[in-house]
Amino acid sequence: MIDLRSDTVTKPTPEMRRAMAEAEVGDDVYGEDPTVNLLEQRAAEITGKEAALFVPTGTMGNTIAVKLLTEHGQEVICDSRAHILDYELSMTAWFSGCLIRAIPTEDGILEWSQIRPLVKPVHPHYAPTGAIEIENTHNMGGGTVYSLAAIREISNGAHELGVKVHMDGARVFNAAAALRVPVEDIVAPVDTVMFCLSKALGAPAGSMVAGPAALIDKGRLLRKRLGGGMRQAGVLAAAGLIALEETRTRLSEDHANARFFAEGVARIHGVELDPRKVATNIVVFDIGATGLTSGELSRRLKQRGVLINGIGHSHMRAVTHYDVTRAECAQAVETLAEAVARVAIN
Ligand code: TLP
Repeated sequence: MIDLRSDTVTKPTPEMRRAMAEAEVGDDVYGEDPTVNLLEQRAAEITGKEAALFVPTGTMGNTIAVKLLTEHGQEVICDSRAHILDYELSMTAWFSGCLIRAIPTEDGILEWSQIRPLVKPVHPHYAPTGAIEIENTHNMGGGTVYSLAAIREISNGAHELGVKVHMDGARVFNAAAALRVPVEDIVAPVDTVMFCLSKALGAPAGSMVAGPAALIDKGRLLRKRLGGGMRQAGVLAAAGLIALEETRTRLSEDHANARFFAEGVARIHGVELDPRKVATNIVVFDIGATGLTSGELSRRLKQRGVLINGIGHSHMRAVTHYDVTRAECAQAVETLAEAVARVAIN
């Protein structure tokens, strides 16, 4: 199977498995797991934040960050296809007691001029804005990347109004590879950032939340409350350290493969896609004019050995990662062309 459903499907490398087997561990709820402590220290250094917290998933990381930055009864502004809105089971409402104020965008990337009119002050009629959440890269927007200037403008504008900013940086290392800048420069203006070790970086599990030390201390308690105190988590952190130090240096390869895949797919009759917009490892394309629904096309592809998920009725999302080679991307394009061509014949 050529698996382009997500970069979450990556399997740990042999080096990660070795490091996991040999990891020094302790009880992390007591703060005694040296490998987790090292991972948290490295994550703080790499993001340029005071402290970082190892959490089991990106969803838990976003949940903790939003809770840290808001109070019950506030609003969180994000774009209308944000992961926190569509894929986290209303967690912002459920755990933080906040409403989402969603802004529709072309490609998931917000501008301060869109946000500013929606920031609400304390007022007898309104829920005040507590935080702004930006997703970088933007998953459903097609792996799109915020410019450094846009992040700075949003964060400076928000801070002047007393509003905090969280970055869902599940794939922020892909953003850094695309912009050719250190992650630290991308996240410097925001208050908190969550990033995933378990996506393109390839670790089997785990995400990090980074930010000011006082907030991360509180976050540690929230993690426990959410059931995320993982005890001898050093076996996972050991793989996370390799993801952080090594896998991140090869992400441009995935981006080149995604662009290559997109160029091939764009030539298929009935597919709408501009490959020039593919900046990272995610390719979103419209198959509406092929006469197939995304579910039907997914099924046809699976019968032919390729896994690609639909998003909505007429869009598909393919994600490249280190377990898919350039040759397999070429094979996936051919298979897609064939699966679509058969509809035209029928
Ligand atoms: N994304 C998954 C699915 O949930 C859609 C994927 O296959 O891409 N933020 C962003 C931007 C994400 O893409 C994801 C996962 C998360 C947060 C949540 O991470 P996990 O799955 O670790 O809870």
